[in-house]
Amino acid sequence: MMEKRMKAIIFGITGQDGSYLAESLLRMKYEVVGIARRVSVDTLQRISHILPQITIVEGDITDAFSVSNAIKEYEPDEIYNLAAQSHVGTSFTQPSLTWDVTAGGCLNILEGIRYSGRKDDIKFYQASSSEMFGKNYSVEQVPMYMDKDKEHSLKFQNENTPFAPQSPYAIAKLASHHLVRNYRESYGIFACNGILFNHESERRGEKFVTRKITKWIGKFVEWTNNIGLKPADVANSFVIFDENNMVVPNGHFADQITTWTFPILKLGNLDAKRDWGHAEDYVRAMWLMMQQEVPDDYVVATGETHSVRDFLDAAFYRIGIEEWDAYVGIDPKYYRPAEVDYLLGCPKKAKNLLSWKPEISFTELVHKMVEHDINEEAKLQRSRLQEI
Ligand code: NAP
Ligand code: G4F
Repeated sequence: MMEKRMKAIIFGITGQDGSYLAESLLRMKYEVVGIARRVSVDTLQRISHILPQITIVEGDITDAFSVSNAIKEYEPDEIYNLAAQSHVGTSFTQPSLTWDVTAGGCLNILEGIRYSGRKDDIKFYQASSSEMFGKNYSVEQVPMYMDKDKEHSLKFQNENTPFAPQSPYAIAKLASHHLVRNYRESYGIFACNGILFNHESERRGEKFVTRKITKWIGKFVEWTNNIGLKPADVANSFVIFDENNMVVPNGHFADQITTWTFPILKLGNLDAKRDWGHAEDYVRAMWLMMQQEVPDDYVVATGETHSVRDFLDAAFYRIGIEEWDAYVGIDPKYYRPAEVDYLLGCPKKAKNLLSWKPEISFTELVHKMVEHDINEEAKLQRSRLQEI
């Protein structure tokens, strides 16, 4: 007799995590159905290579009918909700949309499951976020590395750390987090929250700080190639700036040789610390949560924290630049009305109960992203030249 194929619906399949999760489920022979909203531009790039193997259904998570119809029609075994307005900065300027998508969307799915007639046969994963901790952390006395008799305090967040959300995004995520718990307890639905700390990749959205940095580096390297210099040569020469904040190599003035100028990288708060992992490791944790006997909530993190400055150090180092200050400027427009200063997740529960651990280190993550964006820019340049 043929074994029944597992079927999963992914809300947010066109996003970073959605694309990795879809790939991973396909490798495990799942039937994958992805819900994608109607938009005027192509949003299928991240999944273009697997499109023939998946079913794409048009739907919007804020539209309760399209959500419940998809659940009824496709009869999934598992549902992953990765759809969100996921940019924290944008949530301050579009709080209402963020609420509708990020909180309302989750409610629509939970109600869809509850009234599907198959509520006991569907497992649900909700993409919760470390942003929900906001300014809060727990403190534990741990032995000093050098002197085991002494202790220092380690600040971290785990499943028991109280939440103190700092943005409309985090508040919407927290509402969903509690809805998931509430539907689990009230209706016995297998619903779990993955409290994921920041995870990035070569597919990360370009407005998140890590990808913004690596995309800039990719373009910068391409520019230095075009003018016949290595990135480090520009750094070692006398870099000056004209009034438009352009990097100008070796004493040339922007108004003299305009093609020899390159805009500096403008960022906001460089002191914020994040626990950054690779998205491919994190989608594995999502699936593992869904394979447990009992639904539960788990922190997924690397257990290391780095500042935006550390990320800049590692990214610029990859192109041979140790002092990056001259290439980076601060623009207050990237500051947030309220900031989350420090995130460091303790993934002990996921390690013990799911046997999960991250495989890709911080430095590998940064280098993968930098190398990818350098190659992408070079490819783009080649295709532009072919068009001429
Ligand atoms: P992402 O790249 O921004 O993807 C978000 C997805 O949601 C996209 O597919 C987007 O579709 C979809 N979406 C947005 N509004 C929608 C709507 N109204 N109806 C249907 N789909 C909609 O985010 P990600 O980094 O993959 O993260 C996945 C999830 O994990 C998100 O919920 C995020 O908040 C959460 N999370 C992420 C991290 C992280 O560090 N990456 C950490 C913790 C939690 P379009 O392509 O059409 O825009
Ligand atoms: O890359 P970010 O925008 O990510 P943020 O705010 O930590 O949110 C991401 O991780 C959350 C998990 O903790 C997810 F739930 C959420 O969906 C998203 O994926 O900003 C990281 C830090 C912030 O402190 C920000 O203020 O970088 C700082 N930053 C400095 N300059 C900047 C910039 N952030 C952005 N986006 N752009 C800048 O120019």
